[in-house]
Amino acid sequence: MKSVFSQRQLLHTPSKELSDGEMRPAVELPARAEYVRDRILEVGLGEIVEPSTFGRAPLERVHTTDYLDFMDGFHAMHEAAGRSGEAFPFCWPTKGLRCDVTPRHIDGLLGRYSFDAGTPIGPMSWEAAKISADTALTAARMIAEGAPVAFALCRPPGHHAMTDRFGGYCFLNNAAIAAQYLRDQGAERVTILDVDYHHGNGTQQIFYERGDVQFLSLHADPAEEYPYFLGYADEIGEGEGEGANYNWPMPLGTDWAGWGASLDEACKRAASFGTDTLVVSLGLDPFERDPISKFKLKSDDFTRIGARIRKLGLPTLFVMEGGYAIDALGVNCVNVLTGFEGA
Ligand code: FKS
Ligand code: ZN
Repeated sequence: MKSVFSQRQLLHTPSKELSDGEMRPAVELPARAEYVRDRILEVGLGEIVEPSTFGRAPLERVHTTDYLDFMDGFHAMHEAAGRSGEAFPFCWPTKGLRCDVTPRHIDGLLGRYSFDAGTPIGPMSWEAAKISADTALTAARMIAEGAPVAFALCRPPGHHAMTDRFGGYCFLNNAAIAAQYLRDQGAERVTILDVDYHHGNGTQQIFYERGDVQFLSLHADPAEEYPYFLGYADEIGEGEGEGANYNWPMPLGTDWAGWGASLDEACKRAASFGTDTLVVSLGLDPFERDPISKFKLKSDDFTRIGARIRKLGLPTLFVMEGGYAIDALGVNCVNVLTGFEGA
């Protein structure tokens, strides 16, 4: 299968994040993508092509104009405020504060357009995020043009990004942008299957009232794990979207026995929806040695994930999300893809 990747996605270089009351070294590092790229070359998975530039239109199908304007202008605003280095939001319009105002101050705007402090913005972060979205779109175009499968080596990741908020290492929701693009190119019923360890709150929010794009997510119970405030089993969609959103929150410590059973249920939902195109938000952080996660999947289990997804018999776009066990990331990611091809 073909993969899509650009070196320019490495321009986002977060140095630190607020964790357990301290600034700790960031984990969503450029090297993640390099390990995956190197493994693709090592096993000869297929050609790696450069992303094309799709411009703003496909981003506006998912994100709001004011959010995109804010992000486009952010770096200049940051410099004009006499600041340098990475920007971190710290004050948010939560319930009880006004959510209908847009402050002028840079810290007010940072709070307005984010939902956590986990996503530092450096000088090149937005550029890298736009290229990451182009990577997803380029791979989606391959599917739209008839390829049975394609891999978007996205980084920075996307599934936490909401219509108008960044967070959780994500700026643009690559999988959502790709799913909407596929709809616009003629797919009728798209399912996004999110296997990242963390709930894809952004993707869920974007499609929550949509009956044409189903969202299915397997993740750690948000009562115990980030993002804490979304991803519970009773979130089943609203309006037209009712019955097109399902969550499989699982206890910390879940291994293949429990995880694989949930995957089976999710795959049944994908089939019964009448899905014609599948997008997989491919997080590699359910891995047993992941430094920030608490599931217990082994490297061979990732091969099983690919094989199970293949049984759906659908055109499938894989979009990379998280995964932080850097030395095993290439093997685990490519195991999913070879598991798909070999099944
Ligand atoms: C610090 C907890 C902060 C943030 C976790 C973000 C996970 C990101 C991800 C993505 F796919 F988006 F990259 N945790 N003690 O893996 O879901
Ligand atoms: Zn994750």
